[in-house]
Amino acid sequence: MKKILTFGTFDLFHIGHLQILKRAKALGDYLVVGVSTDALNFSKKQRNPICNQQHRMEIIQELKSVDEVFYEHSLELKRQYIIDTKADVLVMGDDWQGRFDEFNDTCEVVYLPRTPSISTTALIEIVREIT
Ligand code: C2G
Repeated sequence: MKKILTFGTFDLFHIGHLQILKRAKALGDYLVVGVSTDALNFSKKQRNPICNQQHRMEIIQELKSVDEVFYEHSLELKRQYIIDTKADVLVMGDDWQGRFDEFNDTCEVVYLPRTPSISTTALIEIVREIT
C-alpha cells in the first residue's frame, strides 16, 4: 500500500484545496493529511485562521479522498510526521517548491501545481470588498 502525506491549513475550504487532495490521493492508495493548528498558523502568519482547527479538520476528514488526519503542530516536526505516518510520498503545492527537498532521503517529495486563480487570501479580499 502506497501512503501519501500532505499538509495544509485548508482555511475557507475551496476548490484548490479539494483538487490537491484528490491529486495527492491519485498518487497512491492511502492519504494522510496534517491539518495545521491555529497556533502554528498564528506563528506563521500573525493571524488566526477564519475557521478554527476543529472545524477545518472535520471538513478534511469527511472527504472521500482522505483516509486519516492529524494536527500539524510545528513545521519543524515534518521529518517526524513522515516517519510516524510511514509515508512513501510527501505531496505539497508548488508554492512550497524546493522547501521540503531535504526529506528526499526518507520519502519521495512531489510538488503539484497549484490550482490557478483561487486562494484563501483572495476569498478574504473578495468578502472584504463586498462588505
Ligand atoms: N493549494 C493549491 N491551489 C490553490 C491553493 C492552495 O493547490 N489555489 C494547495 C497548497 O499548495 C497546499 C494546500 O493546498 O499544498 C493547502 O494550502 P494552504 O491551506 O494554504 O496550506 P498552507 O497554509 O500553505 O500550509 O506544513 C505546511 C503547511 O501546513 C501548509
